[in-house]
Amino acid sequence: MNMQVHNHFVSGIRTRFLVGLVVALASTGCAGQTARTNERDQSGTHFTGIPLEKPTDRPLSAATARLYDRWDPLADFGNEFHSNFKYSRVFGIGKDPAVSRRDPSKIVRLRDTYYVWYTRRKTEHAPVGLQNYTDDMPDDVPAWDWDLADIYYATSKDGFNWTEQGVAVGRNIGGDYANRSLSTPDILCVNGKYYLYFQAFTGRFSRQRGDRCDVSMAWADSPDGPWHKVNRPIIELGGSSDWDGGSIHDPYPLVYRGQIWLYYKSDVWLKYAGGEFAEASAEVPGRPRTYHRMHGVAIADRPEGPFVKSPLNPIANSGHETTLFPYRAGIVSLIIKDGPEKNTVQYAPDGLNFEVKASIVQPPVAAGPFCPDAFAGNGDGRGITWGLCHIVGFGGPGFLLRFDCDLHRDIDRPYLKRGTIQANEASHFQPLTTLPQRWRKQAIQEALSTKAETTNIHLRSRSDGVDPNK
Ligand code: AAL
Repeated sequence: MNMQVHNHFVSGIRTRFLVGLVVALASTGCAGQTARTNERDQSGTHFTGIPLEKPTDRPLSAATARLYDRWDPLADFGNEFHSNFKYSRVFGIGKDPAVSRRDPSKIVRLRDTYYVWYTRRKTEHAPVGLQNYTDDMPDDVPAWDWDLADIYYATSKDGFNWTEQGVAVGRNIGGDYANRSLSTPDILCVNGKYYLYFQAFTGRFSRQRGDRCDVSMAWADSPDGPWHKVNRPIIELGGSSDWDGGSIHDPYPLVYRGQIWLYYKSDVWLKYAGGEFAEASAEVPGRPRTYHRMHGVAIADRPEGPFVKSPLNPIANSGHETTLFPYRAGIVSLIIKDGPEKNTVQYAPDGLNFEVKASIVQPPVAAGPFCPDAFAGNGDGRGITWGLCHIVGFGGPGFLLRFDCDLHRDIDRPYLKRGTIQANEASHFQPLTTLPQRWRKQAIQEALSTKAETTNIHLRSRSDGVDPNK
């Protein structure tokens, strides 16, 4: 991009930004975040050689054609579904050596108070991991970070400083249902009442059962409770040959088209042709099975169900924890971690048929956004700018943190719409991306023993009277 166009482009952005800023300062007084003026910038700003209209006077490569047909001639700059994500530590429910907090719900605001629900475990022993969890393990030893947990809640006035209020829904003491752990809650607010959907684990974990559990529900007249458990499954597991026969996880209700749409995740287990389950790794016999994650949706007229699974399920071929919100007349989904479409923002104009709309870097994990119109069902979703998420699986207890983004139609946070996120030293050498010693030794062996050498051919060009393509 030559400097003259670059300066014009930047001045265009700056002008628009400054206009926005004046508007914002005039209207709200807060810096950097401006009310989005109009959805499409009319200044004609464009990338050099990439006109805003698709050229028809020259051949286009597949990638350039895709820029027009699939994306936007302004690339991420013009893509309302693209955002960077920035993180903040939170107080009150953040990092804590003695307590695990994870899988935050969507955030609800009632008058001036924000509410969030999450999985909380406080155990004497650290989780041992399912592959080490034997039948003779004492009952008070957790198999996983979300074992021996309950649903707690916290409140805040500003989204950064939180106060843990205590247990919202606790596991049953004894009895034959939901007596081992409750985890991964999400909230629904309809008919003046509040409904929490969560994973209910009955009985000890076992390698055989893996992470299998029910999704159950509790309701209350106030976000502060008391909560009344229905003590039965709300969404049934699929049959053993169904995509969602392995688990029903991460229940995520929204109100859409006048009904309750409860999105969920399932661990889809890998099977050999003969039908037996594929083990996760030959190295550690007995490790939980190999699986892939996908999402589905079940729809009901009333919070207590019956929930009817969509015949189109699975409606996402990738992803892990569920994070969705109403947007325009459709639904946006953040697809993270697993599968061919991991780390993408997807949009379904009908809530069912999702298409990839943007690729994103280091998205929030198990994000629970503040989404005021999550239950409005008005077919005019405005989007999100922040929420809570978690960091888990690095040895210590899981903890909550805040994410900020710009996936909102009315709020303009230009600083989150551009710029490249690249991994720093710490990110490269975090546990999951550092090459283990034993693979390093193997790589050295491969380097020493390989016969491969770099090919250095004699390039014979047309001037030698030779057609190089023959
Ligand atoms: C999370 C969620 C579910 C799983 C476990 C706790 O990432 O997908 O909640 O059961 O991990």
